[in-house]
Amino acid sequence: MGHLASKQPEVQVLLLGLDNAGKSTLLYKMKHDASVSTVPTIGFNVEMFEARKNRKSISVTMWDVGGQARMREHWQDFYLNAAAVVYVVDSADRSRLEEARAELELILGSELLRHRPLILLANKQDVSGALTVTELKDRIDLRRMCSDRDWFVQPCSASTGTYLCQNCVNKNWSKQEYFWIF
Ligand code: G3D
Repeated sequence: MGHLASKQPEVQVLLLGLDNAGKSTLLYKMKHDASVSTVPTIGFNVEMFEARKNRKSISVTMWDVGGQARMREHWQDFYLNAAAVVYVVDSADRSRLEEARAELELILGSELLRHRPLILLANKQDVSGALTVTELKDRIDLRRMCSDRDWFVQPCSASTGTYLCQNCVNKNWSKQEYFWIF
């Protein structure tokens, strides 16, 4: 009983977004602090790592499901156990913003994800001309879309690691406080 009570909390997080948004780059940066060459994800990548939230360790399982159009119909297969959705947007690709918005609206419309928190990662902030958080919030109309759930937008760069954790100077990624996890 004591053993069960002290078990580290576990959480499953779903990483979604259009192809090329930076999901796999983010996953491997967090898992290995590595900038890897990614290939389009056919199927899914899954990684487990330890993170910290309010000074407590939690075990995070992060599912990165392929974002190409033919993969999106399978996103819903991953909804049931997701504690939160992390939706990655390529802030530098204005031409696909409407597509990203429409897919997010479909995701949030699912009953299986009702009331689940949304973290929108405004990725590729290192690219000059990237949309700011304020611009993204307005263009995606997040306030309306998320009226029945907790949400926030976190700017970041998955390739440099900027803003992914609270203390990015000491890059012990597995022990970081991921304040945006939920
Ligand atoms: P996906 O898993 O969402 O499909 P990937 O996206 O992780 O495969 O990334 C797609 C491309 O975007 C990759 O470039 C990757 O290096 C790049 N990328 C990811 N995150 C960032 C970021 O924060 N800033 C910049 N500048 N680029 C990023 P390639 O050239 O390999 O296709």
